[in-house]
Amino acid sequence: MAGEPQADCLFCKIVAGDVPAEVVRETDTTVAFRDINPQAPTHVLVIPKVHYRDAATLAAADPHLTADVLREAAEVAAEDKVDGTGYRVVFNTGSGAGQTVWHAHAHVLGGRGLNWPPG
Ligand code: IU
Repeated sequence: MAGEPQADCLFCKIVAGDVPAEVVRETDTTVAFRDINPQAPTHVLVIPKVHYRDAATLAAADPHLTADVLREAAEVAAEDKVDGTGYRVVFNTGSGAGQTVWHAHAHVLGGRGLNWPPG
């Protein structure tokens, strides 16, 4: 159910501290940690602490929390000093778009040139 911790959710386990992650920022509502398989020098995932299956579900249920995630993405970029050259915030939404973990997350990518359109 949206907003409820899911026992089988990897990112809920990271929020709970049951699975280790390289956490770079944490707020009352969000956690940001380095992606285990980085696609750029900066590749950080920002997640809401509560469980929503994807960005669309999160946005529909809690616009304020959605804004928290976006604000934290900007903070991560600033802390990694990729905000000056530019960075990308990506929400893969649905399996056809490459979503593999079903807990809403923003990818923050930067530190190298990023092509457009993405693959
Ligand atoms: P996706 O948009 O759902 O495909 O993104 C999931 C990301 O989670 C992906 O980039 C993985 O490398 C990343 N990830 C991780 O950081 N730690 C893990 O234990 C697992 C996946 I599984």
